[in-house]
Amino acid sequence: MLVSTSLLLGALPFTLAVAQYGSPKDAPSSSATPTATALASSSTHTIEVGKSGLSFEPNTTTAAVGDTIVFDFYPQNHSVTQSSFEKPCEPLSSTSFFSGFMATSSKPDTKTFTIAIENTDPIWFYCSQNSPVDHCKAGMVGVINPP
Ligand SMILES: *[C@@H]1O[C@H](CO)[C@@H](O)[C@H](O)[C@H]1NC(C)=O
Ligand SMILES: *[C@@H]1O[C@H](CO)[C@@H](O)[C@H](O)[C@H]1NC(C)=O
Ligand SMILES: [Cu+2]
Repeated sequence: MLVSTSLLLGALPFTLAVAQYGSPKDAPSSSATPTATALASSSTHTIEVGKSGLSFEPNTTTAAVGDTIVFDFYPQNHSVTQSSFEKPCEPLSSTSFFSGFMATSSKPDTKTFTIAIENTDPIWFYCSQNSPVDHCKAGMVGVINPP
């Protein structure tokens, strides 16, 4: 009994000493690693709006949770409006995203619209411009994370 107690007490400081020795060396890297990993794994995807006609380029994007989508607007006057697979040329809901109309006559410009990817559900979108032609019916639609 006395022997095993002293073994235990003797072993404890050794363990603490190891932990204390390892701690200062490990602490900075273990706290820095998650941040570095998060930065490295989240990325920004650019979708060109109307760069070459009535389309989004690319019209299909695969994005991970934490990624950012930047819509970059080109002439003439386009929008990005969230829709659904079933009704690709209608707003998904009254609260789904809508960039507003982004009229521009030149490129480069500063007009962009950004969304954050919070899950990997499909996000369907279209351009709701219908003057002088209906851009959606002309094929100006796209999807993020298609099923
Ligand atoms: C852009 O298009 C929208 C919708 O057709 C229209 O209401 C708006 O006046 C247009 N903006 C410009 C500057 O032409
Ligand atoms: C994307 O464009 C390609 C080529 O024009 C077309 O076949 C495809 O259906 C488009 N996808 C979407 C989601 O609009
Ligand atoms: Cu358009």
